[in-house]
Amino acid sequence: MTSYTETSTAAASGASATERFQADKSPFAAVRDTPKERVDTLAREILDAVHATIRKHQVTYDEYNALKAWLIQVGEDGEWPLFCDVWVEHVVEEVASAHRHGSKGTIEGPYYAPNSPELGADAALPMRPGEPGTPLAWEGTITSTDGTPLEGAKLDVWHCDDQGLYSQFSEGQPEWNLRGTFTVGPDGRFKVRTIKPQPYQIPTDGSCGRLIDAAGWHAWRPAHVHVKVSAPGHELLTAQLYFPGDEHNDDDVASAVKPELMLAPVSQPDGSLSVEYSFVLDPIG
Ligand code: MBD
Ligand code: FE
Repeated sequence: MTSYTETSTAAASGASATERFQADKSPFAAVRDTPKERVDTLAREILDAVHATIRKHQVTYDEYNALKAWLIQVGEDGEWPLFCDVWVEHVVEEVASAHRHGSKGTIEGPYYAPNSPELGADAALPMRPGEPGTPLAWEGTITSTDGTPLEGAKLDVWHCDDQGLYSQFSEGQPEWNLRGTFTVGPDGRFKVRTIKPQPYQIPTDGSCGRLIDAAGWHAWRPAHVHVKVSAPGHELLTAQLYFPGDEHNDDDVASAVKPELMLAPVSQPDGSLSVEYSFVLDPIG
């Protein structure tokens, strides 16, 4: 029998997120030429901040040993991708995108899978027969900051299902369920047919869940649709779109909600949702 708790374990999602991240060897190559002075500054200032916290709060050996054990366990659970993307990535994204004039972005998170099925400009995402959830029809355009439609631009979409589970990072869904890549024509337009995802809860049985529990936090992200939007000569845009009224829009555990990323879906007579949301990409340079 398959249940929500059995398919959303820390082990299932953590192992695949870690494997996938390690399979990509470019993270180290990209910083090969970082000067020693910069590594020294960053490492020292982070350690200084840790030391200052220990002094300020008179951290004990029991607390220090619990921290060591917890850090080891995060790795064993495969939850470093989750930890980093939930509690750190949003500030990296803020710094990286501050110069942009086009659409707002936000964090990628740990559950992206590259090379999703190519679907053309107007299609339904891959779905199981009778995929549960409210049908969502989303149309928009991809343009440059000067308003020109970007023929050939790609919109890579991924989101969780009606149970808050991502294909490839939990059991029970076909490989590319609710993942696909759209390519726009000369008019820059796309149309995505899918279902509205549900809010996502960080696995409660792993180390990140244990921290959340011990600190009295909550484990929820509001419902969201992930995108990567790309076009030749333009900066890659990574974003997530949110739904008005979600109870976690104001207290996302991953701090990744921005007002510019809020959809304005309209309920149709048949109960489905339709929405218009477009992207503006920044030219490189
Ligand atoms: C998610 O689905 C997500 O988008 C992020 C940022 C972190 C954990 C799970
Ligand atoms: Fe997500």
